[in-house]
Amino acid sequence: MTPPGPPETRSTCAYCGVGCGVLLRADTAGGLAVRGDPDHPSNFGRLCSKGTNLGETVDLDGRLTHPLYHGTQIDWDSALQTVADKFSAAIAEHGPDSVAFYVSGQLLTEDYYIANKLMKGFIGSANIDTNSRLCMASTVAGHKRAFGTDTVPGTYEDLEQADLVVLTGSNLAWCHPVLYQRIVAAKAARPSMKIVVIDPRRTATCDGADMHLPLKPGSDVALFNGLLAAIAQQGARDDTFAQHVDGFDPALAAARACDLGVTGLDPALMQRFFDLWIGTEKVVTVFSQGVNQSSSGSDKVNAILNCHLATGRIGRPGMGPFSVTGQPNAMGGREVGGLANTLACHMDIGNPDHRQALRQFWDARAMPETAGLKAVEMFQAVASGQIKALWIMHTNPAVTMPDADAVKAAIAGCDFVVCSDITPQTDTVRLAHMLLPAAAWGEKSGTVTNSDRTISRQRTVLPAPGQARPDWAQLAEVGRRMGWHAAFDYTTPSEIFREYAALSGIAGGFGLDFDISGLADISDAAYDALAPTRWPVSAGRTGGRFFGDGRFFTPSGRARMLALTHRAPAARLQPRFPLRLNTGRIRDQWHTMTRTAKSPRLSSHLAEPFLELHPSDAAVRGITPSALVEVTTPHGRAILRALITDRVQPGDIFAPMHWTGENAPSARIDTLIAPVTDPISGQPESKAAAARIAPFPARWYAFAISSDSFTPTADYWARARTAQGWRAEIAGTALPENWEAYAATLFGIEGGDMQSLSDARRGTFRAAFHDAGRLRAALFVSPTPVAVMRDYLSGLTGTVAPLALSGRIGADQPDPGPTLCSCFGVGVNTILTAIADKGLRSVAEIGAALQAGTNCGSCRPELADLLTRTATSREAAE
Ligand SMILES: Nc1nc2c(c(=O)[nH]1)N[C@H]1C(S)=C(S)[C@@H](COP(=O)(O)OP(=O)(O)OC[C@H]3O[C@@H](n4cnc5c(=O)[nH]c(N)nc54)[C@H](O)[C@@H]3O)O[C@H]1N2
Ligand SMILES: Nc1nc2c(c(=O)[nH]1)N[C@H]1C(S)=C(S)[C@@H](COP(=O)(O)OP(=O)(O)OC[C@H]3O[C@@H](n4cnc5c(=O)[nH]c(N)nc54)[C@H](O)[C@@H]3O)O[C@H]1N2
Ligand code: SF4
Ligand SMILES: [Mo]
Repeated sequence: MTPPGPPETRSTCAYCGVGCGVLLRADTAGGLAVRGDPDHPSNFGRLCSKGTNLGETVDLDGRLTHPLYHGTQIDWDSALQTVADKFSAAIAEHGPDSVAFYVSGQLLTEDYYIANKLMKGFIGSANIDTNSRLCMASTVAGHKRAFGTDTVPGTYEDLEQADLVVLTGSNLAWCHPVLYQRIVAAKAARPSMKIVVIDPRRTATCDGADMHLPLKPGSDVALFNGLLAAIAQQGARDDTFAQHVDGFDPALAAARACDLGVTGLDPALMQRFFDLWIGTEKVVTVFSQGVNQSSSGSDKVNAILNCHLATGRIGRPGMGPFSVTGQPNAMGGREVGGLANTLACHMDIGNPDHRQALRQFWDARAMPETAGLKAVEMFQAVASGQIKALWIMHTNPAVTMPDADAVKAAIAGCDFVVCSDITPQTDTVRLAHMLLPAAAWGEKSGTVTNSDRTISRQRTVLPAPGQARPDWAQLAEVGRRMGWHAAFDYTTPSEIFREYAALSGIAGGFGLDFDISGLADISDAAYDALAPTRWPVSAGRTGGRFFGDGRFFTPSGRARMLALTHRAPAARLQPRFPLRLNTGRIRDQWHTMTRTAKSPRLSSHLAEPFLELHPSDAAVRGITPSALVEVTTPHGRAILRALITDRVQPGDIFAPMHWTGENAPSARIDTLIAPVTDPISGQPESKAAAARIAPFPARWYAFAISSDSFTPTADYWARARTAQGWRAEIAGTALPENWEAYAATLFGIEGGDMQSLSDARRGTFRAAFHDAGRLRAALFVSPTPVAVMRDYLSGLTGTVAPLALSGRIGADQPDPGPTLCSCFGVGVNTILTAIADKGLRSVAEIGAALQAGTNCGSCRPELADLLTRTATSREAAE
């Protein structure tokens, strides 16, 4: 039902590659109401916690609103002229390969198209790469090797129509929650449907699964080789489809030679998986970063594709390999040729006919003939001085690139760095010479392509603050100022889109699949109104699936199966570094947190960086629950909170990638990761470092809350937003001389009304600052991890709270515990108590009793896990 008020604007969520439709309504106070678009084919009205809370992230606090040069505000005219001059000067003196763009799968297609056109067509270098190199490059390489094109064959409906959904290297419940909810709903309606998860960790995604294969990190090629051998052995090869596929025999020979022992899986469990997969025709194999982010990532992708090609289970309803994309426009970036080794519209940089066609279409000055620098190489070239001018747009490489400290140093040492961002407060932006303020999500207009090839519109609902401008407008203006006026003479994103659609028709003429030429004449009004549309859109066809007809895009027209051998992760475990460090995402934060960390609701789920480690690994090292752990690799060191859990295997540890110099400087995970890449795709191995851990020798721990923002100084700290202000965890190895002085400095409060309590024998100290009777800030210090009710205390700032120093709710009120449902702020203890007292038996019953899980549903896997655990402990007690 449409809520009363002015009309809503249809748009697309800012975050993941599911590409959910949203209905937005801005209020006059800068607020934004968000609900799921019931008519969008990605989500049919559903949203996850991140989409639901978009409204909490669009405030203007901390926004970059004016161009800054060396920290000083300048006007756009001077800023863009300086950028154009610096790039032109570098090119004149050192050639086109002395400059580079590092861009992002979060750019809109129109932004991306212009960036690529400027670099490849006019600057004449292929030195444009994107954070998709860290994300989708192995899939791109795998698709091209097998299909001759980078194309996702299926559609989201396949995930619902399948009888078996295999999720490998994908924590779908947290990272593509709406797709996960669609699968769970399909399974609820048709319980015979099966879900299998292949992941070294037992993730939230496993909670709704029928089978979990906790393989050894990096052993996917062996597992899928085992499946291929079993397919052959059971006579499950599709003999008719075989005429469309080359390479079966060598692929099978290599598969048979593979040692399945490296997976570490129970052979009987593996056989059950093989039998289930082979016995279920309608099978979709979903894969994501556990597959891509590996030094054998491309081979992992092809090992999966081999099995689907051998059985002909591709491009038909309910079956196929399915790469789910991470960023909202990872697909659009691949389509416009945003990677250093591709050209626009799936054209090929190594193909002279393609280059010539593009040159003609663009009236391009110069076209590179070979691939440019891939992300890791690009920052190495920045470090060596080869790159003299670098433009970083919509990405934060000082945090998210492997060997992040080296990347940080490279950027800091570069002659000229431009950053287009929405905030001046990121680890990368702080290193740039020129900051260009970008219009953010909600303030700009264009298109994005989601995981199933559906192109959707993002539309403007909010005014851009100050002088912020869309990314495409910044690029086009620099193109004009570098002398290419006609080529970059755009005034609206619709003009760019039309040109792009027309270009895709030329690609279609070469027989390529990315053809949206049916949209080449789209009017401005039709572009504004464009409904979600799955490509291709050409005279010949619209939407649908690929490859079911056996037509592939290789020179022979046949698909290619590859002979693959298992390769262990590049970093070998050794006595000094005996543990396998895996990294990834959490439910409620997006990457480097520049937007999601603004939301108190999203920040309440997991408010601090952590390290998952197995109880046995903790015990031998004397690491206790909630202690701090020091993680060391040959590349760096981090300090994280211990989360001791059997969700990880002995010998494996896991840490989230999100925290940065802005909110937890000792928890920048990519400082630990080696810049090792897959030899085919150039994608870094972000999930398999060799590490050691030890207790961090903290002499004191503290928990702090304040109405105002504060930045601790200590060996370890991590801060997060709360509804009323901020909270932080702090720890140190050296004791401050005077705790009262420390507290006053921490919060920047001089004098004022301070209550304090200290117990010299126990080594504890507590202080609370009040202002006109209301709590302004409080600090709780202890020689051991601080035991106070954090979520409860976080709600006290700004209120009359005379008893705050107790750190606990009064005896008459229960402790709700850490927040699990961020939509309704329901804590774990509240849920556990209700399960016990009211005998709740299902997620639906929890929802009925407490509302938890009834809005976005992102916490439902965790609710299911609580139910399972309480049921198990009940059974054990009985
Ligand atoms: N909440 C949230 N959602 C997001 C994002 C976010 O930042 N936050 N980011 C978006 C982006 S850009 C991306 S790319 C996607 C990523 O989505 P996912 O790929 O689902 O997320 P990750 O947590 O990076 O990794 C997935 C899983 O791979 C497992 N894994 C590690 N090594 C191996 C291995 O060798 N084999 C197998 N089979 N599994 C392994 C990890 O244990 C982890 O659970 O998420 C998107 N969605
Ligand atoms: N260890 C480890 N490292 C990883 C990964 C991992 O799993 N483990 N995953 C990798 C993957 S898959 C990915 S996708 C990357 C993501 O890594 P990044 O792309 O580096 O991370 P983000 O935080 O998304 O950075 C986006 C930046 O764009 C800014 N921004 C927001 N809106 C706009 C806008 O409209 N215009 C402009 N110009 N800027 C804007 C934000 O403030 C922010 O600074 O991280 C990779 N790094
Ligand atoms: S699943 Fe969540 S984050 Fe992804 S597009 Fe949908 S609402 Fe946004
Ligand atoms: Mo990603």
